[in-house]
Amino acid sequence: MEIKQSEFITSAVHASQYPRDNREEIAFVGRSNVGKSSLINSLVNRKNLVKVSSTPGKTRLINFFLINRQFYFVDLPGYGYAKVSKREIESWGNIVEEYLHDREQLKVIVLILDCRHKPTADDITMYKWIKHYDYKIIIVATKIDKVSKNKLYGNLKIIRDTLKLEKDDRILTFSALNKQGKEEIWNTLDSMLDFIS
Ligand SMILES: Nc1nc2c(ncn2[C@@H]2O[C@H](COP(=O)(O)OP(=O)(O)O)[C@@H](O)[C@H]2O)c(=O)[nH]1
Ligand SMILES: [Mg+2]
Repeated sequence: MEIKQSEFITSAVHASQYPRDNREEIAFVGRSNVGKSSLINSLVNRKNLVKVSSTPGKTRLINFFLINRQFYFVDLPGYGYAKVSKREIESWGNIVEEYLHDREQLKVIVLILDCRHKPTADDITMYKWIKHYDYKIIIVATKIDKVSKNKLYGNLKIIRDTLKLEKDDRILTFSALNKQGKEEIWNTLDSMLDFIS
């Protein structure tokens, strides 16, 4: 995949604020601090298209990035950040569900997990939502530079079992540190989507 262009277009909370040009979308979702921004930046060869933070952010916005003037990367707000109130969790749910429940342009959701950790209850809920709304999914286990190959292999099995993945759901692996796995993620997106050229 050759990335010729990537730009931030808009932030949205409600559907009325989403782009209206009907371009297709690939959405990214995961626990806060999982490495979502780093993954998006790596995929488009940018250092700072999406802000990377060492302290988990509290942004509750959906961010739309136009790639090659052709399709959107959609950065969904992260979940599972410990220090948020019940009201904020509800507002997160409303924002994400409003987007997921009826977004025709949305073609694939990339669910990002930390390869070191067993998926949380929130991750399981997210996986179920994606299945419930019947979107195509790619699961990316990231930060693989932090574990040995052996350990990674065992962890991937724990992830598969904990999420109760369907047979066809693939887990891809990635490191934002050395970009390992990047090509395979693009190839997989490419093979699932016919609008990428
Ligand atoms: N070692 C390592 N660190 C990573 C990787 N991906 C993200 N990080 C770090 O994890 C922290 C959170 O990353 P960020 O992309 O902002 O996560 P987000 O909150 O999910 O968007 C930052 O300090 C990143 O530098 C990775 O693949 N390997
Ligand atoms: Mg982020």
